[in-house]
Amino acid sequence: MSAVGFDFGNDNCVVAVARQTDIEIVLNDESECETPSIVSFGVRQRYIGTAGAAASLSNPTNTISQIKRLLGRRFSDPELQHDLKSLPFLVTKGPDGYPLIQVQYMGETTTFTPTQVLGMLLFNLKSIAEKSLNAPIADCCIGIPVYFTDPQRRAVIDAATIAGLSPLRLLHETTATALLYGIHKADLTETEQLNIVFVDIGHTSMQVCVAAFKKGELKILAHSFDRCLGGRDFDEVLFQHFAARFKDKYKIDVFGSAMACLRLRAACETLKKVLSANPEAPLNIEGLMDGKDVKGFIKREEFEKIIIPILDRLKQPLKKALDEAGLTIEDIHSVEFVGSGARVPAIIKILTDFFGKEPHCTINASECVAKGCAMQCAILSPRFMVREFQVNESFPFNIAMSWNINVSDTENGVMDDQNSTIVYPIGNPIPSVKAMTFYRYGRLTLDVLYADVMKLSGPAKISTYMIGPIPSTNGERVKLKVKVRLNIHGIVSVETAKVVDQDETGKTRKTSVHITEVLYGGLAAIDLQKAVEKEFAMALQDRAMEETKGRNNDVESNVYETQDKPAMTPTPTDKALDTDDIVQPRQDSSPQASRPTTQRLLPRAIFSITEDSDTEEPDLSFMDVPISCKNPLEQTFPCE
Ligand code: ATP
Ligand code: MG
Ligand code: K
Repeated sequence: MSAVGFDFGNDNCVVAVARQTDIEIVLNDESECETPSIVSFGVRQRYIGTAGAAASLSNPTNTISQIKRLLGRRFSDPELQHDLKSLPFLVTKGPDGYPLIQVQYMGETTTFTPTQVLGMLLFNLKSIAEKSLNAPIADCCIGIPVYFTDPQRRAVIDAATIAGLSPLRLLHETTATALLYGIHKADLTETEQLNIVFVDIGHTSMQVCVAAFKKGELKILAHSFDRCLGGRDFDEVLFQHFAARFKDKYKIDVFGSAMACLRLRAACETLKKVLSANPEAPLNIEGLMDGKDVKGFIKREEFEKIIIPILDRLKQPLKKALDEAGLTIEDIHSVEFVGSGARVPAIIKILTDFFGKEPHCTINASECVAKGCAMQCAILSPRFMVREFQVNESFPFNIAMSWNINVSDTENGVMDDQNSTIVYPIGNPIPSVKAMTFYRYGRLTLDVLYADVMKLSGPAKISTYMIGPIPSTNGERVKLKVKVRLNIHGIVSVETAKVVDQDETGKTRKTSVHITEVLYGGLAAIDLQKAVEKEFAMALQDRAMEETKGRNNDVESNVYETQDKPAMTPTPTDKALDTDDIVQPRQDSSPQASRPTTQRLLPRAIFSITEDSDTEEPDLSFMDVPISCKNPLEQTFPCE
């Protein structure tokens, strides 16, 4: 019995589990709370997490990092192309237009999709949790950035499937933080609304959310973000600074050597961290290039000068979040900052100046997303009982639907004309179900797309639904009801299409119409199945290698202690990663234990989420005949 939360960061991952009385962070094999988001491919096995990070300088071209940046994006995506420039591994364009990562693995050139690599990371995180729980994971929630698009969200779900997980919810990282904050806040009242701003600055991106708290509930008032503003931008400024310095001083051009670039970038990141706590910091790298040792030095003052352009960009998402929430600075009770990228003192100063008050760091900046996700998981899981607490989430995008208009009955009807409307506007609750009503014959082709392309870096179109043939006689228009769902993960899909009419006795009759879904991106079911099998085989291989190593270490002691035991031969079959391998929760036969599996969690702070998903909202009715046409049906309105 378990509820697990995963924070997969661009830089680091964190795992939290709900135990009987509280949420706890799970430490990895190295007893660290943060596990690097890195997979390194070797000659005999993969190295994931901390072991992978250790290989990033010795085996850079086969060591994959920054996977969150590549996930669910097209190869042509300008942001992806920009990111690729500073990554040491090879990424090519796959036949479907999505990136493929190419590595040497077990002596062969192999390609993986970013989704598969995330699957590997999640598989590793899952093992970390299972080791701590001593049981297989039942339920989990995974944190995602609020700016993740539909294909990115689907890619996370696919990666989870590859890892053998089926998340109850993909939860926005800032919402996870707000949830964790709210559940521990004892002084909330029913009458007074507290507006809190959460600012998360990670390695590559910044997210802001404004949440309103009352006793027993939180409502997200606004989300905003900058997908390309995070800790690494500070590293980059330092990198450019020292690259230029060293060109003058040592006559070396680091851009001429991938390894020199890697080493200088890593040193600059360390330098940045040192500057967070010290007024000045040195930079020394032995044999950086052409056998030359380099020495550098920077004062915090100078660092703060060269990062002014980045600091300025921080204000934009802050303003936007307030505007969208319809609040002014005076309405904000307090500001909380999280994410390790925010440890730069100059950032705290920007926040202080902007809000006119010092930001707090009440919650642990690196743990809060994982813990918030574990809390959400416990709330959603039937295995835990949690006190009434509503999480009212809000959707960050405008989602539109467009459809083909039936060729009009008139001679000069317009062919191929399109109609469209926004079905899920920014701020729409998640989850949400809407019904669209059409009056038509033939076939309906519905496109789901982002209405606000400016907010994206990828294409606007998400999916197409071909609905039909619509059963109608003599080209007569019939009433077609289409149910659209914005699910709990923030993924939009058309669920059902039904013709609504009356039978001979006058009773309402609903007839399902066939739907074909076309997704632009994502794995086909068969490829996903193959990926699941491949991950299984690779994990088996890793485990066999690890066990061989472990056995070699144990050999000495075994030789003396168990001379008479038969020798152990490592066969891959006895290492299958099925659940039988993992200790099951204890089966207690006492009457106490045979009660339904409901655990008490956090006796002081018990809460749950309200799901308004299945209460159909008022119909959106669409009349897709040109307005000039006569329309015999009532209760419809022409859609612009
Ligand atoms: P993301 O949220 O973008 O997916 P993440 O969650 O992995 O990434 P965090 O772990 O929150 O990111 O933050 C990582 C960033 O924080 C890195 O850029 C790292 O250099 C930076 N960082 C860590 N410690 C410090 C410090 N002491 N001072 C300044 N920056 C720091
Ligand atoms: Mg993060
Ligand atoms: K529950």
